[in-house]
This record gives sequence, C-alpha cells and structure tokens, in this order.
Amino acid sequence: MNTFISSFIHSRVKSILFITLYLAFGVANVMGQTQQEPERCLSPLPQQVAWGSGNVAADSNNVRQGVRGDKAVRAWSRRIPQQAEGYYLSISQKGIVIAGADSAGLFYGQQTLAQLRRDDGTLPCVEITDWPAMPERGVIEGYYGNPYTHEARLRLFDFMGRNKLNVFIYGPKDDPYHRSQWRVPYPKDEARRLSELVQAARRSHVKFVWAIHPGGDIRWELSDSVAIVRKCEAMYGLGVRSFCVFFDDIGGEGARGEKQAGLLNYLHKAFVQKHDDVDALMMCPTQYNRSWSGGDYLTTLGTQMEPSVRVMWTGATVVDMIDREDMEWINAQLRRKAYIWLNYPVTDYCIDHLLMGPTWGNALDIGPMVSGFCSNPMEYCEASRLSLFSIADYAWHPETYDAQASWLMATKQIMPEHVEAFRLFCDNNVDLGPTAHGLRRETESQGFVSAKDDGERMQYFKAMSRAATELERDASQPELRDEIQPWVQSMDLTASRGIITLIMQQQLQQGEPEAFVKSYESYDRTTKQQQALRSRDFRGSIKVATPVVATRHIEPWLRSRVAEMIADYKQRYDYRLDVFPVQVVENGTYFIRDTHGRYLTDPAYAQAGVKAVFRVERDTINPQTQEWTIAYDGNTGRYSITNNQARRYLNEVGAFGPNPFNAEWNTYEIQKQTAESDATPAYSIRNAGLGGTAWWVAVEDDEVIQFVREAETMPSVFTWQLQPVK
Ligand code: LOG
Repeated sequence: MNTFISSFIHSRVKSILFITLYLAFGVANVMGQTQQEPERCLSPLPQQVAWGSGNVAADSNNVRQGVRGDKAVRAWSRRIPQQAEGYYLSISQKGIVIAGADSAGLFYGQQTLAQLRRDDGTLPCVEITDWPAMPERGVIEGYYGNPYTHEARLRLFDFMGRNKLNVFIYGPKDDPYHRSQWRVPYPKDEARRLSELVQAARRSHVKFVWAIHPGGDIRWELSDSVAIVRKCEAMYGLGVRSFCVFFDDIGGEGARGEKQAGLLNYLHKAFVQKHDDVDALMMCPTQYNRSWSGGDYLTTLGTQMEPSVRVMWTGATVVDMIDREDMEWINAQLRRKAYIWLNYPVTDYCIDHLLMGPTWGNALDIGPMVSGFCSNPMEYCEASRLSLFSIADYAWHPETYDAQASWLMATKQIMPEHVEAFRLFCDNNVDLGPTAHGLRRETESQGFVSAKDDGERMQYFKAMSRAATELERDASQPELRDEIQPWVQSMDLTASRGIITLIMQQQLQQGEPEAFVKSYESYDRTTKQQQALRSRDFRGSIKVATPVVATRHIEPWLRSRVAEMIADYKQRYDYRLDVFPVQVVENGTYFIRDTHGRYLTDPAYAQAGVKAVFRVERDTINPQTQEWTIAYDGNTGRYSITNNQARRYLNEVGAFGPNPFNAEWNTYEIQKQTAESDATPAYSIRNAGLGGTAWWVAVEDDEVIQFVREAETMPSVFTWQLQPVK
C-alpha cells in the first residue's frame, strides 16, 4: 500500500493528500510483513522483514555476531546485504545471528535486536535483511540561538545511534569559534569538550563533522585560506575527521561562487589530501535554496569545485520539505547529488513555538537522489527528538515512511509513562503560525477541531488541563521536562481560558452580569499570566521566548468568542464596563515603522547596551529582531515595548538598557493621531513618567530614534505606524 501511495502522491499535491490518506487508511502495514507482526516496535522500519512464529528467550549466550568475513558469521555470508551499513538478523529457535556488512551494520543489527526485546525478556522469531536508503542521515546543529550543552549533545549521540542516524554536523551559528571568530582557536576547555564529543559520537557510529563559517569577513587572500587550514588542523588534533564550510546568510565579497569553489579546492589539496583519514569536504552554499538562486553561482560551484565536495541544499525555499523535482533541478546545477539540510523542526525564526507534530511532506522516492539528509533541529534538544525520530525512520527507508505511524511511535518512546498526555501536548504544538518562510502545519488541536458543541469543547479543555498537570509532575525525563515546561504551563493556561470562556457563556445566557464580570477578570488575569511566561531566560541566554500553544485553532476561537461576548454584554448592561479593554493598541506583536516605512530593529541581539536602529529591509533570517511586543501596563496606564528576539525592552534613550525593567521609566504613552476611519493609522509614542515626556522622532538621515521634548504641533516625523505581525 505504501508503494502505491508513494507513486501516487507526487510533488506539490502531496501535502494535501497526505492528511486525507492517513485518515483514510490508518496506520500502514510494512511492506513484506505478514499478519503476525506484533505492535510496531521497529524504527526505522527495516527493508525486509519476515516474521516467524513463536518466541525465544533473549539469551546473550546464544548470539553469533560479526561482520562479513568473520568466522562466527561465515555460514550466513550470502545473506548479508551488499550495501554499506547493512546487516542480516535472524532470531529463531536455533539461536540469534547478527551479521553486518561492516561494523556500522553490525551495530545497527544490535540496535534492531534491542528494539525487538520485550519487557518479559522474550524475542519474536524473525528474519531481517536491512540497509539504509540514504548514505548519510542525521542532525545539523545549525540554528541561531543558544547552542546545545555538552550533556545534551552526548545524550543526542546515544539517541542517534539507537535510531541509526550516522552524522552530526556541528555548526551552531552562535558559537563564536564557528562563525564570528572563526580564525581564533577554541579555548582549552572547549577544545577538550569537543574532543570528548568526537569520541562519544564515534561510539554511537555517528560521524562528527565540524563546520566553519568564514564568509562574513573572509578576504580572498592566501592568508585566510591558510587560517582555515590551521583551524582545521587544530580540529584534526582534537579527533575531527570530517569538515564542512558554510557560506549561508552572507552577502558581499564572501558570497562569490568562484572564490568559494577556489577555497574548497585549496582545502581539498592543502588539507584533505595531506591526511589519509580525512573525509571528502562538504560546503553550504550562499544560494542554498532555489528561491534564492540566480545567475551562474550554482553552476560555477558545479563545474569548478572538486567533484568529491558535497553541497548542502534546503530545497525550494529556506524552510521547505523536499521534492523530487527540487532534487532533479539542483543535482543538475551542481553536477552531484545535493546533501539535504532540512530546516525542520528548527524554530529560530518562530521562537515562541514548539514543533511537535508529525514530520511529513518529504518525497518518498528521493532516496537515490541525495548524498545525505540532515535535520536542523530546535534549540530544544530533547524536544527535537520527536521529529528526529521520524527523520531517522524516513531517511533509512523512505518508501514505507508513514508520518502518522512514526509520530505515534515516537511519542510513545519519548514519554512511555505519559503517552496520552504527551500526545495531547504535542497535538497542541504543531503549527508555526505565519512566518517569513511560510511553512504551515495546520492540523493542530484535532480533538478540539472535531468537537461538536461546547460540551465537548469543555471536555477537551479539561483534558488539556489534566495533561498539563500530569506532564508538569513528570519526574521520568527531567531534561525534556525542563525544556517543555513553559509550553506545558502555557497549555494549562490556555485550557483555563477555555474553561472560563465557556463558563462566561453560560453566565451571559443566564443573565448574571456580576458573575460574568468576575469571570472576565479572571480570564484577563490568566491571559496576562500566560503572556508573562518565558522560556530560556537563563543568564547568558541570547534568545528568550514567550511560549505559545494551540495558536492555529484554539487561540483564535478564544479571542473571537470573548470579543463577541463582551460586545453582547455591553449592549445589555452598563455594570462595570471599565473592566473591559479600551486600548488604542491591542496587546500584540507589531512592526514599528517610521514614516519612511523603515523597520525599527534590534541590530545585535547578543550584545548589551546597543540602540534600536532603522532598517529598510525586512530581516528574514532573524525576523524577531523587527517584531515588537506592545503591551498595556495596567499600573502606569502606558505601554511597554519589547523586542521579540531577546525580549529586551527599549529604554527612554531608545537603547536596550542594562538595568532591570522599571515600569515608571520604561513604559510609553501611545496615542492615535489619525481619524478612526484611517486604514493605516499613525500613532505618536512618547516617553513618560520618570523617563521625561519626550516624543519619539524619526529623521530620515538618522539610524536611531531621536527625542523631542516640547512640540506644539505633530509633524509627520513624530508619527509611527504600528503594523500587526500577521
Ligand atoms: C540558516 C540556518 C537557520 C535557518 C532557519 C540555512 C542554510 N541557514 O535563513 O542557520 O537555522 O535558516 O531560520 C537559515 O538554512 N537562514
């Protein structure tokens, strides 16, 4: 059936069909498996499985294992698949055999055996012949944000080994020794930890690839080529044997294709060929997706660069699933098989979201067209496992990959003690919301969407609340719990708002204005509590997120229900109308633009004390640097203005000040300066309270906000556009 699906679903329509198909067919069978298959326990799904009948005891004395050519498995040598990393595994009454095509194959056979072992110590009889469809499968730590900790990486390698992922590309954008200070060697302690990582990766059959990102300030001179070789030699000294050069997200000199190709060729000769144990190089081009391609850049790489260099590629756009057609196009440009850098489940461009839904949309027939397939994850390493589990399943055996079945299995493996609670949580953390990159995952909060009436909605909210409590108390996975906790709390508060909303509905219907007002006040408090939640606000964190959940269906439902009820209430009663919001600006996320259309931007979110600046262009790489949370402050009656990238507030001189937030100093008066009917209203923003009463002013020649203390009239440079981020 899966073969049918894969040939039937092609290219662009696959995403729409996917949902219909998995609903229609349910969990798919594995090709070649018989009826006897027990509940699915294998992931990635092997290429060939023949279930036998009966069980045997898991007895390690009875295991023969080895790699091709070893005496112990000589009798089975014809059964060992030819493919690298392949293995033959047999469990029968006669005993257990694991025969690997190579040492990785043997290791993978052992992982499969471990997955088959049941809690009661038995193993099902089975014969498995298996190998990976894609030669390299793994993780690329390549996002903007807090790099993983050492411990998180160690745990990740263990997880990768068990799931047959074999490559880890080290390229965290905010590791200075990878990017901003690429010429500088790692300090001693960090070097030691990296060397430990390389060894740990090797134990899990994970290749550790170290990437350097020199393009921001590279000079195309021999001295810089030599500096790169020197850095690579230092990494070689730490045990690294695989290297990659990134040129993504740069402009200017560094972006020249012929120079990049020349550098890679130089490294090939001056470094790779000087060692007999260094892998062929990899690189990430500047035009790393089709929508950013143009001119002869890619064909220059394709024709001028040493053919063994593998080239990374994110697909049709920056964030997209990979299509057959995309692969045909890029492989022709590059004259080699592209190496996929999948920007999923990375959330560095939508940091308030967690991506915990099924991983779907990559074409099932591109196995032979790629040289590798790596996923760029979230900066939440443990939570990312959900998707990485499915990436592993997909990349090993794409033809039979079933996103929903894989998700069900992943949720169970990750939270075995709280499966249903965890699934409910994941199902409310699916969509990304509107972003600069456009990827959506709209099948979220499915139990809520299918609820037929308010009674069922109430049940759903109560289940959410119970799930949140269960997950908050979980002690089985402290690392995962720490990461998801703020989202769990957010889900709890969403559930509370849902419950209160439905209670308000009854109170309104029963004509109880006093009770209604009390409920509304509690709804409002809960909403504020939710907006005050923060994730990653530890010391030194370079990003701080405000967790949001269930944004696709539940959040809009809540907002419109409450707004309707308030409107209704106002028609019928005049009791305590003061509790309802009368704000000129709704709390929310806005672009702040001056009269020239320039965007107010946090120019260097990892640096202290800088001023906000105006930029003409949208920042598509770190969009939050131009997104501002404007929130009404009940204590001062003014608004706080906070940048969404690092949650830094703006102070009275237009800078991201080092002092703690102080509402008396750091809130602003915002007034509408145009008529109610104006489609693009203009607002004035003014320092108030202790910060003095200066107006914010934007002068075309100035990059930063100016302040004017007294003004009789309101010239246009005093007004601002607050454009909601949709
Ligand atoms: C970066 C990457 C980032 C991702 C998603 C590549 C090749 N580079 O737009 O570091 O995590 O997009 O925001 C990128 O994808 N730039």
